[in-house]
Amino acid sequence: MDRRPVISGNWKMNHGPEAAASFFGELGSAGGAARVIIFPPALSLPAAVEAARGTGVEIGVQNVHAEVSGAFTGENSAAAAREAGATLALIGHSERRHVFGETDDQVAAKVARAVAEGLEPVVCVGETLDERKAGRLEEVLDRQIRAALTTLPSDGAFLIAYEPVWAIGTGETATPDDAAEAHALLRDRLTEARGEVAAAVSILYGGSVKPGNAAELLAADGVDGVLVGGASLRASDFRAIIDAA
Ligand code: G2H
Repeated sequence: MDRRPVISGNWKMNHGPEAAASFFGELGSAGGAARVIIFPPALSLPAAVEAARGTGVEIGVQNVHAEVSGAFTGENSAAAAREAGATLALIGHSERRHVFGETDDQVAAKVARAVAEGLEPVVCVGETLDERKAGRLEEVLDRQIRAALTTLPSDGAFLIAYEPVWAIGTGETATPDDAAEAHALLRDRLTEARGEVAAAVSILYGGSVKPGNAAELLAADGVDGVLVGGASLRASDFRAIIDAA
C-alpha cells in the first residue's frame, strides 16, 4: 500500500481543458517523495490525463453517479471516468453534501459504484461550524465514516479526507491540534472496522491549505496528506505545497 504523503488538488468548477493542459506544462514532474493527485472537473479530465502523462501525477474525478448508466441528465458515470483515464474518485465532498444535498447513504452507494468500476475512492467527511460549536464533532464524523465504511473496500485501498466545513474556502484553517484530534478519531474508527488493514489508509486534511500553512499541517499528528482547493489552481502554489511534504 502506498503510504507516501499525499498532496492532492481539487480544482472544483475551475480550469477548462486548455487551462488544465497549461497547468501540467508548468508543474512538470511531480510524483516522487509524495503521492500527487489532481481532481479536475469532468470536462477537463481527458485533457488533464493527457497532459499529466509522464509527470507522476494521478488524476481523479470529483464525483460519480451511483448507478451504472441511465437517464441521469448531466451526471457522470464512474465507468466513463475510468475510461477517460481517472484512477480515483472524490466522493462526499462537503460541497456535494451541503450544496447538492448528498446524504450518507448516497455517499456509500457512490463509493460502491466507484470501487466496482476500479476507481480508488477518496471519501470526504467533516463537521459544520454549528455542529462543532454544539460539541458534535465526534458524533458527526462517526456517522459519516461508519456510513462510508459499509461500502469501502476491505483491503484498505481507499483514502479519507477530513475537511471541516467551516474551513473550506473561507481562509479559516483548522489548527494542527484540531486536525490531529479529528484524524485520531477517524483512525480509531477505521481500526475498529478494519483492524490492521486500517494502517494502510491515508487520512488527508483539507480546508484552506496554502503554501504558507502546508508544512505545519502536514507535520500534525495523524495527518498523512492534504486536499487542496483554491491553492491547487496555480501550478506554482501547488508545487510549493508538494515541496512542503
Ligand atoms: C476544501 C478544499 C479542497 P479550499 O474543499 O477540497 O478547498 O482549500 O479552497 O478550502
